[in-house]
Amino acid sequence: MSSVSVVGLGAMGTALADALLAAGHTTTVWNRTPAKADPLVERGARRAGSVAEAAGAAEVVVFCVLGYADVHTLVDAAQDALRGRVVVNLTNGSPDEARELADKVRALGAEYLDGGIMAVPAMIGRPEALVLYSGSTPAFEGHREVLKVFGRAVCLGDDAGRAPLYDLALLTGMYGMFAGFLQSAALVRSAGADVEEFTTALLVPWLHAMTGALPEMAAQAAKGAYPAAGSNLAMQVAHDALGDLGRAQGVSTELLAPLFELMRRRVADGHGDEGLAGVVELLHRP
Ligand code: FVH
Repeated sequence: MSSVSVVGLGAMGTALADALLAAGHTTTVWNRTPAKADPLVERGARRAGSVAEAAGAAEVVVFCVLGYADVHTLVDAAQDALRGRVVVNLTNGSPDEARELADKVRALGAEYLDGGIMAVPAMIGRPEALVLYSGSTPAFEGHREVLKVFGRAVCLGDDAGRAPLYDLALLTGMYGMFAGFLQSAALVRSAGADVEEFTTALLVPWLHAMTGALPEMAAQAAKGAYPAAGSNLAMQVAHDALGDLGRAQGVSTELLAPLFELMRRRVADGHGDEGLAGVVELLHRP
């Protein structure tokens, strides 16, 4: 069993501390608003009187607060108490913010792991939770058993910025899926049809089937070559079928219109015989 401190006891920090307690780790907690620590202390956590005391109490110090500016304030307050510790920052931010914080923490004599939590608080400690880490690989290997308490723990290497990058890229994929769902739901509802039945019986299996195309599209994006596998881009934009349907049903087309605009641009650029994945060339030029 390891000793772990959790700094920041919002919805996520509380779930993290609870998972540590459930796994039997010695868990010290600190929160800016002290009363939020009370339920955890009742469940067996130790209360720290300051962030420095929390840092000094454990081998692994987990930060989970609102933003990086808050983490900087807390690291400044802990200072020397962090020497020799492993700082695991599970606060959301950008890759550059992660790298900057990593440098600061290393300068204090601590190891740094950045983490991206791909879960909501209720999922923490369950197999479906995924937490991405990057930064000190030795720190990840040395504390893998503790980190596994939160969910599946995946280390992405030494660049502290890699975990937040992948975190945001995964969220991007998720929001794209939700955008498609929202448009589908609006169309089906506009026809007076059963959105729930449509979603459960048809949309979810359809999306599952379509995810099978992603590995090949990813391979094409990696190579920069986009042979069409039966459904070329010119065919997909030959008619403005989705726009026409939206207008006929009184459903706004503004959500997916930018995607179709890019597809048409790609065709206009002479790539109509290629596949959809070629749109990535309009989003990013290597
Ligand atoms: N909740 C979620 O679904 C997502 C899942 C993915 C990861 N995120 C990120 O986790 C970070 C914390 O999120 P949270 O859900 O715990 O957020 P809150 O419940 O709002 O709690 C915020 C805590 O941060 C403390 N805090 C804020 N500012 C400061 C500061 N300047 N100094 C010290 N602590 C600060 C706040 O303290 P208090 O208001 O209770 O005193 C809470 O403990 C976040 O990065 C998500 O993006 C969650």
